[in-house]
Amino acid sequence: MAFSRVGEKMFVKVLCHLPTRPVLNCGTNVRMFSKGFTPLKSNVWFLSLVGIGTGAVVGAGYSYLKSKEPQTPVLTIQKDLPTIKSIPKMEVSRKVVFENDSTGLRLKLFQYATCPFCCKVRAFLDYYGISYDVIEVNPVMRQQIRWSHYKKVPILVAENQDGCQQLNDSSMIISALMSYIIDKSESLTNIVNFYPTMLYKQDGYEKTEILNRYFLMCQEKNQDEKTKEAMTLERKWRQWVDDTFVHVLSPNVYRTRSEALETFNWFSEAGEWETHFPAWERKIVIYVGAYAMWLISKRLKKRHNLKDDVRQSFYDECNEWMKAVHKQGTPFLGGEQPNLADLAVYGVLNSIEGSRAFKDVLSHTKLGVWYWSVKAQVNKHKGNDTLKH
Ligand SMILES: N[C@@H](CCC(=O)N[C@@H](CS)C(=O)NCC(=O)O)C(=O)O
Repeated sequence: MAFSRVGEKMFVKVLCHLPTRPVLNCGTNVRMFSKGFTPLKSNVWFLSLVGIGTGAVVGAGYSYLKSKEPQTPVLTIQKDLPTIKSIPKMEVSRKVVFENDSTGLRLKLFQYATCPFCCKVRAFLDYYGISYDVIEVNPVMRQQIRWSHYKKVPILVAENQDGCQQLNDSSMIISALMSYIIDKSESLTNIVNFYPTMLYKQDGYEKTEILNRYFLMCQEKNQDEKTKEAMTLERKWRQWVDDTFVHVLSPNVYRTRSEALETFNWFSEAGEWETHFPAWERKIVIYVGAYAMWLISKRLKKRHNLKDDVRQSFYDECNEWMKAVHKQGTPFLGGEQPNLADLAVYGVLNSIEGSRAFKDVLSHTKLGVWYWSVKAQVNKHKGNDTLKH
């Protein structure tokens, strides 16, 4: 049965373990903005870094595109994400409140409960004990994000006295928030300017790319080599999650028709679809969605060059990750505590925790100990302690 692009897109939305676009690697060109623990102290620094940074990212992005596809023009670099006066009042699905949250941020997370990118953001927020309101987006109608030009989830909105600052893309959201909590003297709006959106054309389609999204915006000049190395490693694995790891999930959780159905039933349970959808709509989404995704997963398997036995590809990637962790000789890639890469791998895996694929991974790889340790740290909001130092 042939599947139309429109049909594919719709079910990919419903399910949302979808392929992401190719990601630009502008890492080496913007190293001066990488993560550090010596915060920026003045606006002058910030402004000059914005200047240099924008120049560097424009140059890096443009030359990357030039080298890859000389006919691909960069249409525009949008630097300032709009501060919106207000967003329409919406029903909050869930309030997550941490008493020890000292960020002062008022956050709204627009999400699909089982979207791997949304789970990644939640893992970060929960680990650091940052309070947020969840707004569950209806994956078919998506009326909750109608106000936004950016049409994917997660979207994070930070409310402040001037209005609402919108943050798009899971990795950018995490990098911007982390930069902010390292140095609260800079406003989130200032920080967001370091993550410009590049609009370009490829194969006749307009595409966007958020630059610098794996970088934390802090000065690196006082960092020792060890810290710099650790930060480079953290970025590398965060990018691996978006470019590689997330792509093995769909072909695995929809590998057979029965697995696809199991997975959709798990989504329904985890996403509380009983509360959000009428029974008939839920049934349609589950049965039609499972069948469609089973078909689509074959195409995704090809697109991402997975092995015939897609489980093997899943095990291989998990083993790659565990090898990197074990090389550190510590419980986590980040050492005694998870870093942003640990949280990213954990977050996307968490989105399929109820699936057969996840159980198989636990029994065929050594991922379990690491996974449950990260989960324990996230559930105890352990990162909140590190913020106090
Ligand atoms: N790079 C983005 C990817 C987000 C994404 O693809 N989200 C999916 C849900 S899992 C989506 O909203 N898709 C809607 C669409 O493609 O229209 C991120 O990391 O946040």
